[in-house]
Amino acid sequence: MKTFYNAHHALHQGKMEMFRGELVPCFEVPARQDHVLDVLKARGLGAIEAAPDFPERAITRVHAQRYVDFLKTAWDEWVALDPANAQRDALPSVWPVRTFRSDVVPDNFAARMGLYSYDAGSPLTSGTWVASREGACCALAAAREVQHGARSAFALSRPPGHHAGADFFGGYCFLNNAAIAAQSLRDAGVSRVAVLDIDYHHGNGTQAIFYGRGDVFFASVHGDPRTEYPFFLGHADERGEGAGAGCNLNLPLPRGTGFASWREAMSQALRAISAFGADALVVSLGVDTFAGDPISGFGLQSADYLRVGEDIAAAGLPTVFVFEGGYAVEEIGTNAVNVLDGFRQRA
Ligand code: OKP
Ligand code: ZN
Repeated sequence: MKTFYNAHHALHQGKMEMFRGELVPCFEVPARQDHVLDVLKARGLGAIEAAPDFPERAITRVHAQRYVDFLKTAWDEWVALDPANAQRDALPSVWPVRTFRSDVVPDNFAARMGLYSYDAGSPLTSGTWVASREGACCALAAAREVQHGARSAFALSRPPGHHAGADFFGGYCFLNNAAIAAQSLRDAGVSRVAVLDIDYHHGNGTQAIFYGRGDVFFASVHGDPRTEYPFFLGHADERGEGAGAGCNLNLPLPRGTGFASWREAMSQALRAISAFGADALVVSLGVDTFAGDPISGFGLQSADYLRVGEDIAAAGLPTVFVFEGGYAVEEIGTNAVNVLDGFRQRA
């Protein structure tokens, strides 16, 4: 299985995120990708390459042009407000919630940060755009590999993507790499694409992007949003709308869920994907389902991830793995590569 890694990921290095009224060090750190790359090399899973470049139009197939333009210039605008801002990351602090307008774009920078985001936990830094854009290229390269006949490919990148919507960032995510990969497969002529999101957190961005579409099925196994981030989406009664009715499947599980129940939910998601008749699969691969994850609440052990990969391979679909969350940095490489290795052995 070929891996496309993000050679510029470390340019995105947030300092602090808002947590319980104070700024705490970011959980989403560059060492996450570095550890996965180290384990990939050690275990020899296949060729490892930096991502080639892709035109921006592959990104704007999923994201609004005005949002992409904002991300490109946001850092310079932030520093222009005050040269001292170069030493601190930009965080939003005001949002257009219900009853406010989001069709009129304010001139004020802080207001635009809020318009294009939904939480204060996702610092925008000097390298956020370059790193995120490169991440999209990793996803596009992995998708192209599969589109050209490979059984699977892996997009290894950070920051993650599945919380980012068509025109907003949040949950450490800026560009929705899994959605960009899925859309690129559609644009290359793959009729029916499924996204399986196994990150601990519901992929609200991916769900929202495809919610009205019948050509892309979204299935997610995640912590119940009644208690778990992102809180405001991810319930079982969200089944898709319009042409997408029936093409969204959420399987929320309570905090504390262990591997046996989790695996049963994933196999339910895979059965639904098979019933949909998917021709290709994009996996949002988060390993924050690990028992030792510092911000999550499931109980998977490192060896369980081999079974996860085997179960996904048994679905028999050309598969693009896109890296998402996982914050137990010491074990993140073993856990992620176990999924890929289990897949490879079963494929
Ligand atoms: C991104 B991904 C921790 C608060 C959690 C957001 C979590 C985003 C997870 N103090 N904040 O889905 O792994
Ligand atoms: Zn997560």
